[in-house]
Amino acid sequence: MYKPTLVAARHFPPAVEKRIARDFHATFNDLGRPFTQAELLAAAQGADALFVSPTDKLDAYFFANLPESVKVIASFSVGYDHIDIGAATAQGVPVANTPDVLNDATADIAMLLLLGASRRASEGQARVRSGRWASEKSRELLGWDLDGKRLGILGLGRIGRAVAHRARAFGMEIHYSNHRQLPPELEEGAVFHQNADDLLGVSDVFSLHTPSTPETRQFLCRQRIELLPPEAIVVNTARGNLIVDADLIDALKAGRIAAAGLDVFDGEPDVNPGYLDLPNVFLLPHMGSATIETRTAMGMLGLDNIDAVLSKVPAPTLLQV
Ligand code: 8YV
Repeated sequence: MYKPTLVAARHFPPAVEKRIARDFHATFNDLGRPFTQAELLAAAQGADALFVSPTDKLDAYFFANLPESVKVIASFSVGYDHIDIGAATAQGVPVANTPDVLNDATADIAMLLLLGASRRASEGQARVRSGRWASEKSRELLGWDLDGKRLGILGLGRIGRAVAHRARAFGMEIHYSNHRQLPPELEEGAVFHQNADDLLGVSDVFSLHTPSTPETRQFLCRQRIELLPPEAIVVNTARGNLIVDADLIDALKAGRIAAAGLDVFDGEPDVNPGYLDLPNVFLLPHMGSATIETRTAMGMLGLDNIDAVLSKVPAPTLLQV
């Protein structure tokens, strides 16, 4: 039986790899690190499809040099800031992402960061692990309540709304900023701020859920941090480059920002070393979608797109229309 050739730029959960083994001649990246662009291009020779992830940079040079055999690319991500969609379109290569299936898992991690930061979980963990139990229990490791606080969401899209649902259950008041105000059934009472800077002014907790674009990159800089209420908390599950790390680190050191919960980092897997010694940051290694159910669903959705394009039928989540 004819099987198309697939290059998987990383490994996937077992059910996804089983389907790949059944349906494709597959090459996996077994290097234990992302492919370099040259390695990915070399692996793509003769391949029908590529399954990549945000650590693979697919820029104009990549598409100009992509072998003609490649008929479709799927990314194991909802975000596609690592892919030059214009160049892909110019080259006639359909590209798919994996939206929706990771909304809940990512929103759960946003809540974990929010709670981890507001309840000083890193410091608490460090105390237990090092045998330094809080001695003055009535006044040590005191965090901040969420009930009654205002949560400012930059980007009330699918993930942002899943965070809002959860935060309402914690008694938080939801504020947001988007390009356009959402209809009432999607706002569910959230307060719209046309101007993102106005949103900052009311955000006791500020959570980023916007894609990384030339307009949003470096959004949270020193000047905007100054707009946040005193002792605000910052949460980021979107993309690291939405934050100017040096400015946030200064604000965390100075106590201008009470705490931060971060799952994504500019230049990850490298992390600005300034974060590492700070007690008031709760740090995770980009785990937003990392559950077995969600990563399996992402893998299956990517393969559904690849199958559809190769079979010349409409694909579920192509980025180009
Ligand atoms: C990663 C993500 O894709 O979906 C996204 O945009 O950033 C994540 O889900 C995932 O960590 C695999 O690299």
